[in-house]
Amino acid sequence: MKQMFETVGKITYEGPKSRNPLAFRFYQPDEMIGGKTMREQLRFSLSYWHTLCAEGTDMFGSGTMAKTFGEKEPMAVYRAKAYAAFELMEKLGIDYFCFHDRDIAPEGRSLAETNRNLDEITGLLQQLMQESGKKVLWGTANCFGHPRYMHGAGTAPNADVFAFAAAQIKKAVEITAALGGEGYVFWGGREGYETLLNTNMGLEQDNMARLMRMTVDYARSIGFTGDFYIEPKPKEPTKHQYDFDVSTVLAFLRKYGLDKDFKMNIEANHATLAQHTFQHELTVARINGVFGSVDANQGDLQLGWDTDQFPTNVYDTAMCMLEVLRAGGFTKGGLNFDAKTRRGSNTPEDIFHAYIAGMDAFALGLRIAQRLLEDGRLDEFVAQRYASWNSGIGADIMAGRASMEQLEQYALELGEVSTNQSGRQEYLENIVNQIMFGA
Ligand code: XLS
Ligand code: CA
Ligand code: CA
Repeated sequence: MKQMFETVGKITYEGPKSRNPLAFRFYQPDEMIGGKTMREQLRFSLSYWHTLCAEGTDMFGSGTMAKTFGEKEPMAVYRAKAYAAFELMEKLGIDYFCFHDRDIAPEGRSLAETNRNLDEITGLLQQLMQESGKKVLWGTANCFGHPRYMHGAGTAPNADVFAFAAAQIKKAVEITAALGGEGYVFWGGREGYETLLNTNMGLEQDNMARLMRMTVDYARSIGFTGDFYIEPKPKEPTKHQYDFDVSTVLAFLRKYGLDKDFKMNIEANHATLAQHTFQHELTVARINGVFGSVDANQGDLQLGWDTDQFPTNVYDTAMCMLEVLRAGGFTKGGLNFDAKTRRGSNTPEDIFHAYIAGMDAFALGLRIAQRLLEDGRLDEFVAQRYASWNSGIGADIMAGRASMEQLEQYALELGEVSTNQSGRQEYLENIVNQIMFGA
């Protein structure tokens, strides 16, 4: 078969001292860490939209990288994208991919024609998956790109738009199921508002919940066994998105009785846009039992938008993997590189450099997170900090044995709190640095 990335061969592990840019320095797929291989712990996934479709356009200029792979006719272009995707996954040793319906096949002149295009490419993907053993981490529907979705899809003021979105999602779920996808994502691309002057927020949110309930019920009825995720994001493209952050989404799910059906797909760049750390969003998901999957990227803290950069900040990948390990590791989720090379990094080799950088950054993060857990000082400190809840008045409060009157009596007898200990933030930060950089 014709290779799309002829200049690059299979990427292998060469160790931290290697100066070969097309090799892993830290990601050794079969190395055991925390009871699993790195490959099983990290469950890396390629994002079809950035890697096979995004051409480096921005508001000021057209594309700097062609993603037509030498083809002209639309279906031929999309067949070529599929071959290119599998070549990349093979060469990088990535086991999974994620896609939107509109990433894998072109829109036709009608919904029926679009669906026929999807069926044809789905057949090709099935064949390539069978040959290579690659799998789908999750699928989703692009209900934000087409002009018909300019006011939203599930939250559109026009019921015809809702019907169109439902039809599109039905098909996307069918394809995801046919490809054995382990998950299905809802990301509220335009599910939000620009101004409350023209918006019925209550109706819009009720409708979004209706669409999600219908999707889950339909998917289960056709035998889809994967997880459903919501991916929070506070803004962009709309001024305000309804899936703002993990806490907001949790309240939404609970209001509509959807909390048993959905987990979170947490993206690093979306966390920081919501003024949270990546670790914060992961922790909120973990403590509420809705941790699912991760969109692995990073933003730029000087910029107020979603830059979708490949993750290279090892401190952040370490804190992410610490939360993933604390959550018991990935089950059906994984690390999807929802990331693109910069507009100025426009050669095929740059795609490899970018994925290698992201995979090595997460390999380092995993190693550090496991060492932090084995070292035990962080967990031990936290356990000590909350030790007053293990006995005495703390244990009574937790067991529901202490009334307000008894607490008042207790405080009166105590006179004053005498044992408020230091939070030792700097001491703990220094332990993290020691674990990261100590021999
Ligand atoms: C956009 C989102 C999107 C979702 C899938 O900001 O990250 O790509 O991951 O629709
Ligand atoms: Ca994402
Ligand atoms: Ca993003």
